[in-house]
Amino acid sequence: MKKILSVLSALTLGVLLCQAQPGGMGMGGFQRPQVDNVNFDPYVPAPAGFDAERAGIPRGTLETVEYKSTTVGTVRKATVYLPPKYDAAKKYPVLYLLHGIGGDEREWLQGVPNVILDNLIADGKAEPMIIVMPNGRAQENDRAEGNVYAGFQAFANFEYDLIKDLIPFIEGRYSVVADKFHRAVAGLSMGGGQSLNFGLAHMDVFAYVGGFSSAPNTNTPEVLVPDPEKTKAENTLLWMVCGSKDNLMYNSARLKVYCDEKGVPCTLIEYPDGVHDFVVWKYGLYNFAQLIFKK
Ligand code: FER
Repeated sequence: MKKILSVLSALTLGVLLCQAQPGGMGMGGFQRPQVDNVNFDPYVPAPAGFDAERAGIPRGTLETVEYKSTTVGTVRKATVYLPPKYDAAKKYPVLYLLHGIGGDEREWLQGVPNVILDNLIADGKAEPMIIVMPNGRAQENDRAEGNVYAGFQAFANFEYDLIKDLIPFIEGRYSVVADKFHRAVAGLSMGGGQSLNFGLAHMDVFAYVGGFSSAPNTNTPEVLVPDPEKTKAENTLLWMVCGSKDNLMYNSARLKVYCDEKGVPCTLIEYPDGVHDFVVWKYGLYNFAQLIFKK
């Protein structure tokens, strides 16, 4: 019996150590601090039908584009939403919208971003904008295959693909305003972590940053906001949402607590009974899209 127990505990330790590998973070179950006394922002439900196709309003379009990535050394795909009546004689802002660990450039389509934006734009609640949904796994084989948790580094590498390859491609192909006040970055889970990491590290590139159910790839608050005065001066919007029942909440909660302490404006909404799914992420997009490009 004793022997069985010690074999079992060795196995458990082995599993824990294995999980501790990628970037010192977890593939599951460790380094998940309980964060107390979080001053959540009020949850206001989205109106019924916000994500339902509405008759009689102009619709945007979806297309797939391919761009050369000097970072990865391959041709990579992104899905692009163009707002209703896209007109190359006008100039648009761009939201870069990033997927999760099991997804690719098509994952966000499950959240009907085109429908949500068509409705918001028809109601005058969001600026007409382009949404670019890239593949955030910046490696040669960027399909969500095999052990997707082994791809943490590829999600980190995407920082360079995004800034050096994708943004210049988008700004060459579409009619956009190429400044930080017309660029936003937001994402779900791993994409939320990427958005916080890249957006706050490149405040000269993005003025608006959103993290929905951000994953353990999210940097610690001290790394995300090393100079609170600079973030206060240079970031226009730092906005987060996470489900109350999502065990990744600590990634968002500890940033919210830190920002509150340092006086850095930051929103975190706790979605009631929310789990790690598109109910929360659609709500995130619905709200975030109304707050950006208003400066
Ligand atoms: C984790 C590491 C990454 C984890 C989740 C993720 C559940 C990412 C999830 C996603 O992108 O959906 O330890 O724990």
